[in-house]
Amino acid sequence: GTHTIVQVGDLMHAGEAPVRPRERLPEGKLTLPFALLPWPNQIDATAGAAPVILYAADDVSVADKRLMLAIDALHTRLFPTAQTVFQLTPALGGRAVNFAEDGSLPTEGYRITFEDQITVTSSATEGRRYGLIALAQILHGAYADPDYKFPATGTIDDAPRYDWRGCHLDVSRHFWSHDEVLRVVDMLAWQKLNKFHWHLTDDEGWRAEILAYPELTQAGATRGADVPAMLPQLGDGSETKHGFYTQDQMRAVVAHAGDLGIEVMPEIEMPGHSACVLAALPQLVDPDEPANSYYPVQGYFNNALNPAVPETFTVLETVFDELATIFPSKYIHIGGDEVASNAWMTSPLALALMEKEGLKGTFELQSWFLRKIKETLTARGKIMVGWNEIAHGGGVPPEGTLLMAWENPQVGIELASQGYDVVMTPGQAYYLDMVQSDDWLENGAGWAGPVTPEQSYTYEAEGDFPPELRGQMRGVQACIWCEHFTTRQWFNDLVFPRLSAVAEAAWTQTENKDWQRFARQVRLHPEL
Ligand code: TNX
Repeated sequence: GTHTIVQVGDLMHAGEAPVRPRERLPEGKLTLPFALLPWPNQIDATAGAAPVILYAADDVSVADKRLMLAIDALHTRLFPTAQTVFQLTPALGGRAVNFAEDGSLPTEGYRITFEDQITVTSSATEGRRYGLIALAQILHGAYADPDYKFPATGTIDDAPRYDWRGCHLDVSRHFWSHDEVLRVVDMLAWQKLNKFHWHLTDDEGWRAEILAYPELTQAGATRGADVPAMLPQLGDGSETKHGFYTQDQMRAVVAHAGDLGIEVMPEIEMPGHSACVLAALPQLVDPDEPANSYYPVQGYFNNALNPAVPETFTVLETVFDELATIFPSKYIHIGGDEVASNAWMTSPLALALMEKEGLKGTFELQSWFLRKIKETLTARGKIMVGWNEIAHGGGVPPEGTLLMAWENPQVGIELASQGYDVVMTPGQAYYLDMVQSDDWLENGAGWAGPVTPEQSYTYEAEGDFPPELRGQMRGVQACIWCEHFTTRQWFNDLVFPRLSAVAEAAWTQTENKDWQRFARQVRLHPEL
């Protein structure tokens, strides 16, 4: 039978036709009749009459044939009813694709020349893949919408603006199945994003299987009464609350992403946002700390791992060791955000440690903890990544640390001036859980918003950076926080088209951005 998910927003709209956020987008306009997203940095092409199927020229290597099939399969997964874009055998009336090398192109850059045949030139696999994605997008658009064409002649000469083109997904507040995560990775690849930041733990749930501590996913991945208490307006979203990924499933995500040029960075939140860890492993709680002695913004009492409990480090080191066998990335994100400003101040163990080490207050203790974590990671050959609060209370050595500036854009500049490398993820532009309008019926968060798609699109993360600090601005990232995403419809409504806006900000130079052209383009975007 059919299963209907009833949403709180729909109930509120009973009797009215709900206006989905994407229906508020302007119509936009075509500047050139080619469907490409992110828009390339240089395009000079004439439109052909009709779309044509693309096939591998005779002398295409096995590796390049595989790449063509992989991008064709990506297209088919994203648009299951659409026509094939690439095939290996010649097609009547089709056009052959060739590949060429040019060592002077950047790793992720590509050039496409449209003549009788089509040539994709690159210096590396990354660029070749992006050239094929561009061709697949153009062809897909030409099949899907008569306003879009396939080029007859001309060139696209393209390379990304930033090296870090990220998207984060919170799978803790609501759980996303293994298959859904694979699909999210596909959607990122289609938009030439290259970093998947997998937010695997938070107060509400621990989602990564750790063999040494099965309690983490036994107790920590099954949510209790916390959702109604914390977010009473949302219903309990129970169909998406429980679950975790096995290590093999995580390896499969890493492999899938790797095939599409995406690096997967896991995040394990510490010391804050750890209510589920402390519930699952009660031996990590100072037994003499009174319950309910501090209350952070997330609404979970006493939710920070205690730096003065030695087993805290044993557990975390074990977690890092197991994760290292799953995630080859040199980056590991350890959170570091939103510890309550009075955390640990009633823990006798913490007070004794502070006395011994000469530390004053929560943030100096946090900083002591994070410096030890950084040493642990460095010893394992990993680069520490964290949210901007890592810099509080003295911070950690900036060399080899990468921070994500989320609270506001100015924070990113301050961190860079302190010597940190930064990725810009300001809530005011790039948090995709923010509502998109001032319609009070809309689901979503509000602390930084509303953030309209146009605001996400036109925001320039580099805008206020003094020139001497620009080198430390490594790129941009969208963050998909999921407290509010009780249904998949809400995911689609809030994530699109703003995810594409961030993808274009990450790839396309300022002078090539155009809101009206973008607003027209995003209609072809796949959904979850
Ligand atoms: C702030 S961003 C948080 C998250 C929330 C988000 C909601 C950050 C480092 N902390 O825990 O999910 O706001 O917008």
